[in-house]
Amino acid sequence: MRITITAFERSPDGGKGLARDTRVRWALEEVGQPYDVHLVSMRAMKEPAHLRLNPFGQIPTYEEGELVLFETGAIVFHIAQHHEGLLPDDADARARAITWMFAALSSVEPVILDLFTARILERDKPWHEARLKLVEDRVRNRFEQLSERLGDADWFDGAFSAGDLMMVSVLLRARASGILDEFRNLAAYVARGEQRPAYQRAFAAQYAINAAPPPAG
Ligand code: GTB
Repeated sequence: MRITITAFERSPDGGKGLARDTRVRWALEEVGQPYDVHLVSMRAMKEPAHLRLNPFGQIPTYEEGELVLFETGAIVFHIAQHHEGLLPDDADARARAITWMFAALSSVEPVILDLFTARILERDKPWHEARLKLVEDRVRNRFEQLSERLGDADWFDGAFSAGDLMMVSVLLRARASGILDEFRNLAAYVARGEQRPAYQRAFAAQYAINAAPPPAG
């Protein structure tokens, strides 16, 4: 069954891998599944046709025959469960890899999203500096914990897995703040993920869309 995902017609970052379709593309590339991309405008995302795919009016979505999924955690998990290459066969190792996916999404991504909000969206608020310091401290605390656990390993639990795919995808969003680079092993971990051929293909495909001239009209 052919897979179709949705992505930004024009990504705010110019297609440099920050929008969340990157992690879905990356997962599909890792397992060697071809896919189509349906590009949607900001306006189209809020219209009924797209809201039927994602009630929150966001990208990415995933369609495979009758199956419609939203939320990148669920999408990457689905891909990893149904294709070889992103989850170990051993049941315990598989459970641990899934744990790292959840860790990325529920214990790491929220503080990084807060950091983006505090750095960019709340810049004009009178309490900006005090809040930013608080949020940065929370990010540093999480990064210290992750850095300690990763040590000098390549990946969080043995071989590269969907857990690493999600963790790298989440962490790279913190690079612009400079905080990621304070943790040499985490910065190297993210770079290792980005160097994977599957990531490179995913990145190039997203970038190509955004480098093209805007659609007429
Ligand atoms: N929890 C959901 C998931 O994991 O799938 C979150 C999905 C989500 O946030 N989608 C964003 C979206 O559709 C795109 S990825 N936003 C439009 C809207 O809500 O109206 C977030 C994103 C967008 C752009 C950049 N960038 O360019 O820097 C980075 C991240």
